[in-house]
Amino acid sequence: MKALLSLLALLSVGYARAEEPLPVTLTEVRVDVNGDGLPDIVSIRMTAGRRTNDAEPWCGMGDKYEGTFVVSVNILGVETVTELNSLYPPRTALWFWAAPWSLAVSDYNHDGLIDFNLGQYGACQGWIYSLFTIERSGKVHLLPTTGAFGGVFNGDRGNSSFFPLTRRGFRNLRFDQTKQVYVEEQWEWKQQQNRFVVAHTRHASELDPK
Ligand SMILES: [Ca+2]
Ligand SMILES: [Ca+2]
Repeated sequence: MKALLSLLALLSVGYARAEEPLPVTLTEVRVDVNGDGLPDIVSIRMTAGRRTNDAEPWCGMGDKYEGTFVVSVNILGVETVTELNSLYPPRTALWFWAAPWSLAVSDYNHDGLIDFNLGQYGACQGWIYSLFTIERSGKVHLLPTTGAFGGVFNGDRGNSSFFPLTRRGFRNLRFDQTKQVYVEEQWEWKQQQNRFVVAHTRHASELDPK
C-alpha cells in the first residue's frame, strides 16, 4: 500500500492539479491609482491556463501558474482590465510562481503615475522584469526599456521585485556572467525615447561572490 501511495505521489508530480475556478487572483494590492486619496485595487489574475508543479530539473521548476493573465484595476467599483500577455514580446507562455507574492508598485519613472513590475524567467542568474504604468483611468501600458526583452534583468527570481528608487529612476542589481561580478545599474526614464535607459553602471565589487 505504501509503495502504491509513493508511486501515485511520484506520478502526480508534473501534472496539473485539480482545476481551480477561473479567473484565479494571484496577487492584489491597494494603492491610490487615480490620485483622489482613496485606495484602489490592482490585481493580477490568470484567466486561462493551469496550475502545475513543474518537475523538470531547471531553474524554473516548481509550483506555478502558466497561461493567460490580466491586470485588473478597480477604481471606486469600476473595473478596467488589461490583457498582459499581449504587452510582452512574443513568448510561448507567461508563468508566475504559485506561492503568495506582493506586486512591487512604485513610481519608477517619477511622473506621478503608479507603476509596477512583473518578472519572467530569464536565466538561472535572474529574471527579466517588465515595467508597467497605470493611467489614472486604470488602463495599463508597458514602460519599455533598452534591456533584454524590453525589461530589466535582475538577480531576483520572484514574480515582482522592489527596485529601490533613485532621484530620476531606480536602481537595479544584476549578475554579469561574463565578468563574474555584480553590476549596479541606474535606470532613468527618457521621455523623448519613451523608454528606460541605463544612465550609470557600477561594478559592485564588494558583492562579488567568492
Ligand atoms: Ca484612488
Ligand atoms: Ca510612473
